[in-house]
Amino acid sequence: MKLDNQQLKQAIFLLQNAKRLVVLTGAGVSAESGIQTFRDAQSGMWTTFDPMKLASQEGFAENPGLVWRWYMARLKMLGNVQPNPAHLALAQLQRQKTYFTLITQNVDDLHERAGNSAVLHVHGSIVSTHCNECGKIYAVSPAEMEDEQPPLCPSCAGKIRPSVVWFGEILPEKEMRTALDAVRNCDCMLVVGTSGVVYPVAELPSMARRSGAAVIDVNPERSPISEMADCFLQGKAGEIVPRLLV
Ligand code: BV8
Ligand code: ZN
Repeated sequence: MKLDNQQLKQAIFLLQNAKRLVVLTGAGVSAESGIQTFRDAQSGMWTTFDPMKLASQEGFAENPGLVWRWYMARLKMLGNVQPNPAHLALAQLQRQKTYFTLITQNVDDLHERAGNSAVLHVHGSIVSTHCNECGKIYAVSPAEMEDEQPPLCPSCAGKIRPSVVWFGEILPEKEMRTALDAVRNCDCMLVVGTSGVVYPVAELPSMARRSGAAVIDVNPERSPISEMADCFLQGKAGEIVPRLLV
């Protein structure tokens, strides 16, 4: 993995001069905190399950207990991890910029714990739960987190589920409207740790480009985003993002 110093210098210049900055993060920004990315989340006991299936209404209908236990295992893991230098650098960046929007596909709370505010969770959040039928929001108790089956809604007996966006579900309207508005008006987009395979979020970098913004991509691997970016910084978020701040 070779970081091109020329590209790094250009990225620093673009970020320093950005007046309206959008940051888009994916699971890769949390990888160095120890949260496996969605793709390799299937390690250990989960290897035999397809995340695309688990993160869907049909998966939940077919085996609510399995889906409930998968999310509760991921939620409990959150308690044992910390924001990494990439999260901390993005919080620092928000403090430096007047116009700053952070859009994340991640369902963890590490951006908030690092100090970012007004984070747009366009794929929802694992720290909240709601009734799959009537939509009422419920906090689950530690005991319910250990249950084999999802708790039932006290008012309609529907199954409680994590407040993440499953495949086939629409993205939260308010967050997406704010995100689209920021993307259409930004002059620079910093993309960190996403493979750019999940739609409609995968469209955002090219939408930024079409609005005349410069796109910077930070990822150890190449992706459709690195191919269209003005700067591709190949490497780990925890090592590269702090170096972008001067
Ligand atoms: C919708 C919450 C429609 C759940 C998630 C065919 C073609 C096009 C689209 C579709 C299609 N078939 C279906 C669709 C639509 C589908 C989709 O895009 N599917 C894809 C897979 C083809 N999209 C949807 O269903 C969306 N909804 O379209 O609704 C609709 C419209 C109207 C009315 C009704 C319905 C909903 C998508 C949201 C799904 N929920 N998360 C949960 O977490 O359990 S998505 C989930 O997977 C993650 O949030 C993430 O966004 C995505 C990918 O996961 P990862 O691979 O882990 O993460 P990422 O992509 O970010 O990749 C990790 C990257 O990090 C890699 O590039 C890696 O190199 C890099 N990395 C690793 N280490 C580091 C690093 N980078 C930096 N530093 C490191 N150290
Ligand atoms: Zn209900």
